[in-house]
Formats: sequence, structure tokens, C-alpha cells
Amino acid sequence: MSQSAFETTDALVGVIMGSRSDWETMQAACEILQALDIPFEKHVVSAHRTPQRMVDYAGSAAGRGLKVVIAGAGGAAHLPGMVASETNLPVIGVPVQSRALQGLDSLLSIAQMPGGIPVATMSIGKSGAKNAGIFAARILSLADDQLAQRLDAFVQKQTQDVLDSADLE
Ligand code: RP5
Repeated sequence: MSQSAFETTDALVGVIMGSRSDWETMQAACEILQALDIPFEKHVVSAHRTPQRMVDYAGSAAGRGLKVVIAGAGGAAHLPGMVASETNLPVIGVPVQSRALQGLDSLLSIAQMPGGIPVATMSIGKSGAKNAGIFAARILSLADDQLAQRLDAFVQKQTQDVLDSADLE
């Protein structure tokens, strides 16, 4: 395979998005990965505007050591599906909330994959991005006991935070 434009780092998760305008949403995934001490990389990769960069990214991802790809896109959101067609790594799709159709277009574009090319589709927007980070952690924790413990602590804290503020005045 020809050399990739993407560097090999210690990243286990690749967070990609179709446009810089998706960052406000996708940073929620990165915040979770950071909190759980999971090495990740982040790039803008567009299925439509930079198709060759997208093929390079997906084709080189496993060889560069990535284990999971989180891909966010809005509107005609083909990025997660196209990446999933060029790698056998698990791809988690995040439907970014679009201006015209509030993300329903993104959701359907990502969820309605043909049989044979799966994309794990999250909910629309920041909560979907957050869950994508947690879902990536769940996948990686299957082979990493220390990460599994950090994830467990994260969930326990989340539960405790809700319990601590559960009684309304
Ligand atoms: C998609 O088009 C991107 O994922 C983004 O959500 C949407 C709009 O992109 P911009 O016009 O803001 O660059 O490809």
C-alpha cells in the first residue's frame, strides 16, 4: 500500500469529522476519551470534499494501530459508512445536528447502511458524540482491565452524581 498522509502515533481511537463545523459536537467524544485516558487522534476528513483523504484515512487506520474509529458528519452524512467500507475496524457514527433538518437527515444517512457494512449509530448531536466516546471505551475495555476499571469508576461517579441531586426542593 502507498504511504499514508496520516502519522502513526499511540492513538487507539480515531475521531474524524466531515467539517471543522462538526468540532463543537465531536469534542464531546474527545472529552470522554481524555477523561478515560484513552489515546486518540482527531482530524477533519470529508467523504465528499476530500474523498481520497477519506480512503487514505480508512485504509491506513488499522495499520497505524487504531482499534476504533468515531466518525461524525451532518446532512448527507456518508463519512461513517464510507469509512466502514474501507476498514474492518469498528466504526461508530455520530449524526451531527444539521441546520435544515435538525439532524434527522444525518441520523438516517448513518443508520440505514446496507447489510454487510455495519456502522454503530449513536443519537443526534453532543449526547451521541459523548456516547461514542463511551462506546469506544467499552470496546477497548474488553482487552484492557485497567481501562475497564476506569470505565467502571466513571459510571459509578455518574450514578452517584445523579443520586446526590435526585431530591428536588
Ligand atoms: C458535512 O456537511 C459535515 O459533516 C457538516 O456537518 C456538514 C456541513 O459542513 P460545512 O458546510 O459546515 O463545512 O459534510
